[in-house]
Amino acid sequence: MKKCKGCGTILQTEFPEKNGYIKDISQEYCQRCFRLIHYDDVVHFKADHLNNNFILDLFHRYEKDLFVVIIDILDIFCLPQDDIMEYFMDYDVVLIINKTDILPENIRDEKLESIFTKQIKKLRKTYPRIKAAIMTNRFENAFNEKLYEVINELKERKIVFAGRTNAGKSTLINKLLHEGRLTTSIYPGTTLDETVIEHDVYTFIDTPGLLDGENYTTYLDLKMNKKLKISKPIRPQIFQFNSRQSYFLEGLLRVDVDPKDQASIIFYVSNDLKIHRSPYEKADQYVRNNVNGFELKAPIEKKETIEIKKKQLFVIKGVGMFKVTGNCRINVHVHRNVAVYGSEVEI
Ligand SMILES: Nc1nc2c(ncn2[C@@H]2O[C@H](COP(=O)(O)OP(=O)(O)O)[C@@H](O)[C@H]2O)c(=O)[nH]1
Ligand SMILES: [Mg+2]
Repeated sequence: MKKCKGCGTILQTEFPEKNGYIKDISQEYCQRCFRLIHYDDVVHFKADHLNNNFILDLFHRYEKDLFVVIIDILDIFCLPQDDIMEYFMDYDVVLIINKTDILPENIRDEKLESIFTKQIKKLRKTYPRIKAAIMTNRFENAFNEKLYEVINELKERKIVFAGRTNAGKSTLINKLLHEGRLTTSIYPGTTLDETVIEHDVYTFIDTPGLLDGENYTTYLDLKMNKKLKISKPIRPQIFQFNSRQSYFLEGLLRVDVDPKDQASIIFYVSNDLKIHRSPYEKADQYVRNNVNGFELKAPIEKKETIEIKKKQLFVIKGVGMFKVTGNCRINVHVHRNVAVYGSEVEI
């Protein structure tokens, strides 16, 4: 059985509306990968096989090998609360914190380094099989060498690249190979099955991403996923307030703020997302008037009320972060399954 070089799915010539379709079996990439690579034209066929149990079974076959687990930088802010590492309890792991280039330019490297060290230290207490942790350099230089150094030190030859959807697994392998062999895209669910690549003395295994039910991307269509995607350094958006206000992120998030005094809120999200501010009294009206225009047609739900004394950073999985500074009470509303974590670090 021949597999697509880009996404790992089995190639077939019979069903054009299914994964793996190609006209001519001598080709190496399925039609879906070909269109994604050359035209950024995405067709999403149903991939019913692609669930976390399928992926965990796949991991199990490599239990003696090394797992390189790739984590999106925004997930590092809530890493101790995230359950990602539970999937890798039984394996030797090298952690890679990826996409550091999307952080706002005013976060200095030393600050980032200290956040990284702190979070990894906490994680290692629970997961002793973390052998090493590396943060991708913001400008990428020297990263490949660092990873090879770690792999060689551990005397590993067979390496499984794993993590959540869209963390950048396939992109990272392409970097190590110095070629654009694997298909990558801004859409979750690009890689459909394992791909085994022999490279020099190593065997690299690309895998599909673990699905995250707490992440907004799981509930949004491709267009909205594209909009949420942060690919350039985030431009923080700051708002000062001294009365009750509500802030909206295009129907995905609503934060009501009730300050005791002067306070502020900063959003760290995709520069393409619009933030709307409304007096608290008019917020429900705003929702009623706009709900049909929102991407999520169902109104979002109130999740929790939080008292903030000085400042607090929050992570909204799949969207970004916001920070509240000042003595105030806030209400957070999001999709019922999406997690909002209070981060233990400051930026
Ligand atoms: N800004 C930024 N984007 C990245 C980086 N690595 C990967 N991406 C992007 O993240 C998206 C998902 O990458 P992909 O490799 O397909 O993720 P996978 O699902 O984990 O294999 C693509 O749009 C990549 O261009 C990175 O270091 N920085
Ligand atoms: Mg991939």
